[in-house]
Amino acid sequence: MTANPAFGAHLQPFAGLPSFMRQPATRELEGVDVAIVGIPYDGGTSHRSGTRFGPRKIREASLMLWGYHHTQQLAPLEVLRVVDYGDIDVSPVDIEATNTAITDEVSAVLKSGARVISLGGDHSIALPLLRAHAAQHGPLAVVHFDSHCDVGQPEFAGRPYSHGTPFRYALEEGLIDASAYLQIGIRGPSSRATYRSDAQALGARVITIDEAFELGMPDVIKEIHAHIGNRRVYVSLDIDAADPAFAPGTGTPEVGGFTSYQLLQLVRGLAGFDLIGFDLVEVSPPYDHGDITAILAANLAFEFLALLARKKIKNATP
Ligand SMILES: [Mn+2]
Repeated sequence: MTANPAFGAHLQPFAGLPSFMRQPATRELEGVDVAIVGIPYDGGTSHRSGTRFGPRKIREASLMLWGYHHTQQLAPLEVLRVVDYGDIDVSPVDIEATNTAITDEVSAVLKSGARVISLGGDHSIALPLLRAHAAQHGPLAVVHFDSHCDVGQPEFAGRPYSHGTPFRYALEEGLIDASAYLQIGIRGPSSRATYRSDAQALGARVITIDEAFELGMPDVIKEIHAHIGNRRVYVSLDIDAADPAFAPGTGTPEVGGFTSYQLLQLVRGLAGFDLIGFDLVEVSPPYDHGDITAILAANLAFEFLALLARKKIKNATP
């Protein structure tokens, strides 16, 4: 698509087809550093649905993002070759078939050598994503931002998989290295008193929102690095880690969360890790206001890109 030179070098954000940050929409992955993968699935949701509309809305919001990242001092798209892979072929009425499709397709993308940034979708998609990444990298260190532990027992009789259970199964399947797993931002009332201790019993280092605010973001970042060391890291970011004032468009909002800026700070604090995968989940546009949740999500994906760009520059520097 060629821009009209009379109006400047770039298409306006409101014009044209909304691939992620206007990157090529292609499944040709040779030489690609990062594939943006949409997973428009919300059949794992226990309360308010709508995250099937998340990937499209985040792509739309990404069109407002311009090139240079002033904190990381680089332009991610000048460093990385990024493509918009499009969406996984999900079945809205079949979570197990959807999980299989996610694992298979994302495994194929990872085999090409590209890193994947997945845009959800509800949090149930983290399990098949972790299956794909662990198949390639072995048990993973995981940084999990969320207001919920997501290690519940099956929420629906006879149905193990939903957005409240993915990390229980990921731990039980050995996809996560339990000694290098943090949950950050946990809060809100829960169905059982043992909700948080269940996660701890499975090995998670749970940093509640109270602890996070008592420590302050710089010390939370230090704790993440101390806990994980130099292992490769997968990042799962549930947008409900943010306060509903900053991210109302989500399925299970919990008051008293991180501001947008604190989330940016925490993600920037992951610099230095070898980051092998990302998911950004639970953006539900029908519950959003003024697209603020989708805009935050698009900016967080931009932060992920900046981290990968920084790492690529560092690796290229002798
Ligand atoms: Mn979650």
